[in-house]
Amino acid sequence: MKTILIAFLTGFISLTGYSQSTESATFEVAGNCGMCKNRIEEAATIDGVTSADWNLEDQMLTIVYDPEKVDLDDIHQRIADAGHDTEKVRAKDETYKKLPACCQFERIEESNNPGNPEKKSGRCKRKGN
Ligand SMILES: [Cu+2]
Repeated sequence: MKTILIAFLTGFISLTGYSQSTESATFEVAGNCGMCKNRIEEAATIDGVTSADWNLEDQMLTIVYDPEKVDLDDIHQRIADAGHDTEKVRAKDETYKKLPACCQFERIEESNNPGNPEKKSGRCKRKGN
């Protein structure tokens, strides 16, 4: 009886493990402060994403996700729609301009638009939460 129970439990645990296969990915997202962090992580947290963590110091977002459910391109697009440039998708200028002034990070280089007059170098005074 005990053996059957153990066999059952072992089978159950391995099944659970299979259905929750996850991968992690890290990519660059531009931002300035704790408000940006919340905005970026919220945009990245869609169904199938188990964790999203953006690091202010190195501007890198790390996500843990289910590759069956999540297309990384969607996440890049959602972050760009929230106003932040990723290494793959650039936010629209009008979306970027709607960000609070302290969140207007330095844009990720766009090769065909030299000397962008909107470029700002101000940094947020408020850091983290
Ligand atoms: Cu900000």
